[in-house]
Amino acid sequence: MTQSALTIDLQDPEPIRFLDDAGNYAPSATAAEYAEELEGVGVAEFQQWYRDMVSTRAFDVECTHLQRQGQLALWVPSIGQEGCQAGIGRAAEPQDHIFPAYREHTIAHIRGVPRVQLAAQFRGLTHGGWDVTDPAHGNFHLYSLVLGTQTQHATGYALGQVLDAKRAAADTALDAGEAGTATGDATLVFYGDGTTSQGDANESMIFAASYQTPEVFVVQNNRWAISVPVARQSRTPLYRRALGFGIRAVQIDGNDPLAAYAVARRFLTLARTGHGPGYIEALTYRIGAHTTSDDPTRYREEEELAHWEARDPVVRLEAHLRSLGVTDEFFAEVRETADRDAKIARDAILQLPPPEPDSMFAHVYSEEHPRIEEQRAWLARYEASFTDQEGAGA
Ligand SMILES: Cc1ncc(C[n+]2csc(CCOP(=O)(O)OP(=O)(O)O)c2C)c(N)n1
Repeated sequence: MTQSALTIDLQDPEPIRFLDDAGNYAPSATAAEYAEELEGVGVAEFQQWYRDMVSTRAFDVECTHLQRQGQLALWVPSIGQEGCQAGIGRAAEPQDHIFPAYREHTIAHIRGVPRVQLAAQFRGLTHGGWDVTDPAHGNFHLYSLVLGTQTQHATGYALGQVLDAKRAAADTALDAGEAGTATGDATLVFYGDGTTSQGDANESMIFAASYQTPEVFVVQNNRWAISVPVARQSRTPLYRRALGFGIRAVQIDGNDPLAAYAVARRFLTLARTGHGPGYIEALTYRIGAHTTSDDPTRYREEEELAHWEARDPVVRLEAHLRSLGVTDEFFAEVRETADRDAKIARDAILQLPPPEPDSMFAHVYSEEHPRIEEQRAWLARYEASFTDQEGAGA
């Protein structure tokens, strides 16, 4: 009997990492070809990444408390995933565009989206939360809660980057499979292991490969899609799916920000210089609940949680910083600042004004529309019906 293709024993290379589980500098053999991306990156940068991670975690905890107090409708914790987010967020250049899912709080912060605006959506005050066209917001696009939609937006945007570069060179042809257009900017898209099963995510990879878009797909494999384990989601490691589409793909230790930075930097440079898309599977873990509506003790084992808590990206980076001579004083100051900023954000969230009811009609059509105007007028009459004869509020 011949061996079926499914049973061929493929060897996966060791995930790329520079730090071991305890935070010692101990690069894997697979990391060697990315080491040059870390040249010139030292203590000051690692301290910045650490600050990004710790401040996001403090904000995350504050938002969970706010949800428990009824001040947010929902919160999506990112605890445990700050390492790959800090590394990749800091690897991107200002001109790059980023399409997140809904858990990328560290990257939102790095790109300049104010914490308060991030929380506004979860307080039910806005459909989006921030103005993507505002240069202060670092081309960080809106959170997308409909799984996989952001992959379509990202690939479409990246195709636009190619077309813009071609138009600038007076070239109007767009041939499938063509590589070589240097765009100077790239697109990053983030999603989770569960989302890899969405049609959208797969279709966007086909398109990206066909048109060689300047794009980097980042899958944060946090091992769970709510209560569904990644082993049910895919019978092969996720990065191999991307290889099947003809996209360069690697697996990294997603709790090692150095690995995340180095690989993202390489893949983004390749994308911007006309060498097509890349795919990073970041192996990480969601230490908290899926959202504040979820109780993970119902479906996962304590031992698994303990295993990953021992590989906490914040603890690992702290150990690395200490090995480079950074002292207690720095860590105490970062924690203090993070707690203070989280409290400032909390107070600002509680002060956010409620939206005008009329604002729900604002972005339905780009131009005035008779049906919308009818509804707008009806709502105005309805609201006015609560005002008493003298015109004072009821
Ligand atoms: C199209 C669609 N289907 C289902 C859902 C419900 N849903 C919300 S989050 C989620 C799991 C997503 O898991 P994963 O992609 O691994 O990302 P994670 O939440 O773990 O970061 C599901 C099924 C949804 N939001 N959108």
